[in-house]
Amino acid sequence: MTDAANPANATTESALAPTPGHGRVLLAAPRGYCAGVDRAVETVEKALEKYGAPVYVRKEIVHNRYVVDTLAERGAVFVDQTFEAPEGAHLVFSAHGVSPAVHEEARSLSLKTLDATCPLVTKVHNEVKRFARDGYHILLVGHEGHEEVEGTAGEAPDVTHLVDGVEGVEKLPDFLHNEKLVWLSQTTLSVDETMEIVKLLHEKFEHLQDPPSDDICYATQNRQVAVKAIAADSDLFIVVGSQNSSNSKRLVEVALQAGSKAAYLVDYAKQIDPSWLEGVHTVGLSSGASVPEILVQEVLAFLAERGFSDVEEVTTAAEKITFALPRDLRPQHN
Ligand code: 0O3
Ligand code: SF4
Repeated sequence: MTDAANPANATTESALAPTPGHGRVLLAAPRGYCAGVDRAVETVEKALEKYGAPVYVRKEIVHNRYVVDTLAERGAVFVDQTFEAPEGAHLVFSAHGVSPAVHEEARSLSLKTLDATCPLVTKVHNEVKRFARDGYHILLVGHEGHEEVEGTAGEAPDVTHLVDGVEGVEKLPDFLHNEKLVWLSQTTLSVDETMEIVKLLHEKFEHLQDPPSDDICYATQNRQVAVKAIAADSDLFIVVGSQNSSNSKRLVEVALQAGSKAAYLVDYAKQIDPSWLEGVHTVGLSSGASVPEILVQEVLAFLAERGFSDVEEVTTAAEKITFALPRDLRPQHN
């Protein structure tokens, strides 16, 4: 897959900067926090309130620098491996989910676990378990090394085959016609690229079955649709998000594919190079599912100071979905 999130891959036009007050911003909606991220961040906050610091978190709770740094300041301790949490400690599993082997390791270390896995990731875990039990091989479309994919594949490692990008299709083994085959996916992929991969998979394996429902979640899809709606009118597209955030990086790719002349991924407003604004009249702006709105507001302030004060929000969907906190952190358990 192309890494279009890398500024080096983007194109810029050099012309005169707009007269102050004449630039406009098209602000994508929905953007930012999805229901799964909201729940995961609140899980750590509530755990800190209820149990006190330190609360251990396996991996980044969500892939956002600001969120991780802020929670760390409040007493969350982020560890890479389960065994780094001391025996008996509280350990939160991140929104991206973990394999059964990780649950087992935490049990063996007598850790008190709080599972912040997004319910929509758990849904894919359950599909893997069910199809594996029913004798299927599973083609899991996703990015190699991503935590979500490791957790999902870990439900049935012997029959799950990762398909990473279009190139991944050719690397798959042959499957006999009587071997049952289904494809599933990571929740945060590009919808268009996934459809392209699935088309190739169907061409290669005539008997391949489709999943019972979408694995690319509502939030991923909605954010991509909103970016597409404004990218063609944007001379420059800024996506707020971290470099390790799959869904945020996909938004940069989508913006470029949908016609934005340039697109960049930034964690903070201060990372915007003023030269990107040269000759630009319209800036498209969005943020990944793990990004707090305050970071978008800082970008809007940065742009306003440079003449981009006319902000138009373009809304392509309304999101109302919320997820309940893990049981131990719900109000009635206090
Ligand atoms: O999966 P991704 O790298 O996009 O993760 P983020 O940035 O933390 O966003 C939340 C998505 C998620 C937890 C898995 O669906
Ligand atoms: Fe859940 Fe989708 Fe958000 Fe991932 S992006 S945490 S699957 S709602």
